[in-house]
Amino acid sequence: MLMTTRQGMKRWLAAMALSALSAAALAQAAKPHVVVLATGGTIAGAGASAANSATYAAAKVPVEKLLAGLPELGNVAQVTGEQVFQIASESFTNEHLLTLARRVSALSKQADVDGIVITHGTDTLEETAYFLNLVVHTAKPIVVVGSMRPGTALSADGTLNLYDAVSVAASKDAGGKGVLVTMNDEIQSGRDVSKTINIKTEAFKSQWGPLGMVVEGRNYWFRAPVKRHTNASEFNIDDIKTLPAVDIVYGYGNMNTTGIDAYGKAGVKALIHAGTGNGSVAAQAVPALQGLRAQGVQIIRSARVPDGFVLRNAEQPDDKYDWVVAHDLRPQKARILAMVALTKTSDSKELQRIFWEY
Ligand code: DAS
Repeated sequence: MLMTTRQGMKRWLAAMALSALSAAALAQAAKPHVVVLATGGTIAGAGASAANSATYAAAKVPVEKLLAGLPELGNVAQVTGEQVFQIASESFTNEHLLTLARRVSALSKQADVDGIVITHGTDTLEETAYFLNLVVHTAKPIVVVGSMRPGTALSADGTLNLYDAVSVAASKDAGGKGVLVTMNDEIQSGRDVSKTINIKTEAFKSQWGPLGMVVEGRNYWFRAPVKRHTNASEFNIDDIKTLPAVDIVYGYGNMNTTGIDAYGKAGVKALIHAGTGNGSVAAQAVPALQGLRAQGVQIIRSARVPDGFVLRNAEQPDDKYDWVVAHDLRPQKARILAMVALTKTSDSKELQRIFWEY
């Protein structure tokens, strides 16, 4: 059958379009596969108006909508999403930590997964990032990300933070650096970073500085972590079934032992003391702490002062009291490490080694 020129042209155009489509599909399939695990928080928040940058409801927007609202992600990776939880992160429990870490660990073992992003509320983001840093064994990039403003607000920071997180998670040079946090153009160590400001977008800081920056999808590295993490960790989520009770008491003027006594009665396995200054302990609190120590409770001295690090045997006789110092870890991070460490040892000298190394 003779084809008219017109028919031939239509067939040629169709063939060209098909090959262009398949070329685009091939190009997309060649991009790294990043899985976004959504847990809630402000990055999934919604306010009543664009003027509401601080008044809003967290944990409202589902992961599908988050990803659909950011088509630019397709330029850097093939992205798939899972809704693991939909909660404000101040409500995270140890069970949430364990469930999330098990999912991250399982995905990191999949050959078709190149990187993992966790969207998370900012309030306890630093605790989750440190926990994953301690117990997930992988060299693939794991990036935790949040936002300080809901997506409905003027100058919302969530979309660029999420774009940066996916871009970093898709980067080979982000592997092997431990769990990372991308906020406000910076790439922070999940171990070192904390939320230091409660209503500004430049909220996440580390006294040791960021590891680098990510700008327009490119990573600029300036330092690397020196503490043990991920594949170099002696702890593994695959071996952890539950986490022991570890709580925190604050030091302040006119300190009393009500909190210490209550936690002792509640059966804590370790108590983090967020002391004044260099982790100092009020004289009137020492007997109560020593009473707990005699019952086998570990006493770990951190500090309410955000920066610096607690010096062993400086203003407190740690050797004599058989206490542990939390080094540079803030109280909430010291609690995470203490819980993980206590799944392996209840020896205070081993605990101190772990606090020096992680
Ligand atoms: N409540 C905060 C949280 O979920 C909101 C946020 O800043 O993400 O951590």
